[in-house]
Amino acid sequence: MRNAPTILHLDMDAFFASAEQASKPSLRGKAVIVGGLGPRGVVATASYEARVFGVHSAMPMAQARRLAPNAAYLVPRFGFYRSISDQVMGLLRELSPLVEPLSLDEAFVDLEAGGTAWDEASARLAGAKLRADIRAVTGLTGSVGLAASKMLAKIASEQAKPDGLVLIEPGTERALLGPMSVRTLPGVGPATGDHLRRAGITTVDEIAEAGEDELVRLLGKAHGHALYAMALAHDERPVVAERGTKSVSVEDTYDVDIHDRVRVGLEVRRLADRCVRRLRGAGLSGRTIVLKVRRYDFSTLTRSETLRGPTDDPAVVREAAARLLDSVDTTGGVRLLGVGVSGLADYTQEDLFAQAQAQAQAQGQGQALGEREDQGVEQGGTEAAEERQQAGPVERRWPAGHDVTHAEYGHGWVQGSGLGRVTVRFETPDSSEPGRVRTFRADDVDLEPADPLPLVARRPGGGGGGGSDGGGAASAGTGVTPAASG
Ligand code: DCP
Ligand code: MG
Repeated sequence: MRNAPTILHLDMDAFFASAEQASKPSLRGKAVIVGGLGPRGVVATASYEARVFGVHSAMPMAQARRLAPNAAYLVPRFGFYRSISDQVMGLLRELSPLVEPLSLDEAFVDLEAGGTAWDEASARLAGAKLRADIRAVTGLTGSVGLAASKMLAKIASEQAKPDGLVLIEPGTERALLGPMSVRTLPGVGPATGDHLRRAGITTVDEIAEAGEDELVRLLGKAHGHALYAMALAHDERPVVAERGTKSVSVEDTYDVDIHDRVRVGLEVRRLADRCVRRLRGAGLSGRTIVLKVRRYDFSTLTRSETLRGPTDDPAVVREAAARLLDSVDTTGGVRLLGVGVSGLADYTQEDLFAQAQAQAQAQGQGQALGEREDQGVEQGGTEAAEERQQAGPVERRWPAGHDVTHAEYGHGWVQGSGLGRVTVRFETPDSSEPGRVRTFRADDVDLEPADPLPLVARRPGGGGGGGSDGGGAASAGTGVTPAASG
C-alpha cells in the first residue's frame, strides 16, 4: 500500500436533488425528493432537507409522501444529470488519467498517477481545488475523501458529507476502522452482515480478533480472505481507468436457419428477456436497444433505437426489439439473433418512462387528442413520433420538474399537472428569487417541453476550467449546453 493519501474519492452531495435545486431557485433550501412518481415508484434521492424526515434512496415513494407530505416531488431527468456528470468527470480527468467512475456522481482518482499529488499537503490542496472547481463549473457541491487506499478514500468521503473534505493520514487507518461496523467494509451487505453478527462479530476490530481462519470458515475462502485483509486496512486494489461494461448483450446461433417469421419474433422476445435479466443482474439500465440479425448468407445487420431514459424493464426492451425486427427482412432464413442494451447507466432504477406512459394511458386520452397529433408533427421531434408509436396516442405528458417554455412567459418548469391542467413556475437557474406560478390547459399550444438550461452561465471568455462538453447524442439529448438566452 502506498504511504501517501493520494487516492481521491469524490461523491456529489444529494446529486439528483441538488441538481434540481440548482436548476429551480424556488426549491433551494427545501425538501426535494426525486424518483418514480408512479404506483411502484421509489425514491432515487432526497435533498438533505428531506432526509431530516427520514426519507432516503430506494424507499417506496408512498412512504416518502407520508414522511414528508410537503416536499417537492420530481421525476428524474437523467439526460440533465448525465451532462452534469460529464462536466464533473472532465474535471477529474484533468487531475489524472486514472479515473474510475462508479456511478454518475462518484469516482476514484489516482492523484499520484496523474502527478497531481505525492504527499499529504499536495493531496489536500488538489482535493480542495477540485471541490472549488466543481462548484464553479456546475454550481453543485461534492465531498472528497483522500487516503492511501480506495476503501479508506471512500470511507473518508462518506465522513466528509455533505460539502466537505476528509483526509485519512496513512498509519491511522486501523485505529479509525476498528470501532466501525463491519458494514463499512466493501462487500459486506445485509446478508454477510447478519451472518457475521450471528457469529458475534459486529465491528471491524472483531473481524481482526476472530482471525483469518475463522473468517474463511464463516464466509468461504475468497470472501473470508478478502474481508480479513480489509479489516486490517490492507487494500491494494488499483484505480482502474475504464469500467469494462459498455453494453450488455446476448445472442443465439441456430443449428438450422429459422424461416418462420413468428418463430423469429418469439426468439427475439426470449433474447430480450434474457438480456434484461443480465442487465438487472449487473445492477444496470440502458438507453439504447440493439438488435442483431445474421441472415442465411452470413450478412449481418444491427438496428438500434434510443429511448428517452435508461430502462431495465423487460416489456420496454421486448417492444423495442420487436419494433426493430419489423424493419429487418428475414426471408431466406436467420442463423443468429442477438439483443443488447447499451448506453448504460450505473444505477438501477425502475423504469420511470414506462411508468409514466402506463399512467398516461390509464388516465384516458381526453378530447385533446385530435389537436395533439398535429402539434406532434409541428414539434417535429422524432422523439415525439417515437413515443406515439410506442404507446399509441397519449395525452401530452407534463412530468413534474421537467422544463417547459411558454410563448409569452418564457422558461419554467412543471410544478404539477392533472385533470387537463398543468401548473408551471417560471424561473431559471439564475433567477434571483422564486418565479411566478401560472396554470394552463394541458393542451395549451403556447406551452412546449424544453431542454434544461445550464446551471452556471458560461462566461464568454471561457475561464471556469471545463472545456466544451460536446453534449454527445444529436438533438434528442437534454444537454446543459447553453440555449440561446432570451
Ligand atoms: N440513485 C438512485 N437510486 C438509488 C441510489 C442512488 O437513483 N437507490 C441516484 C440518485 C442519487 C445518485 O444516484 O442522487 C447518487 O447516489 P448517491 O448514493 O451518491 O446519493 P446522493 O448523491 O443522492 O446523496 P449523498 O450525498 O449521500 O451522496
Ligand atoms: Mg452522491
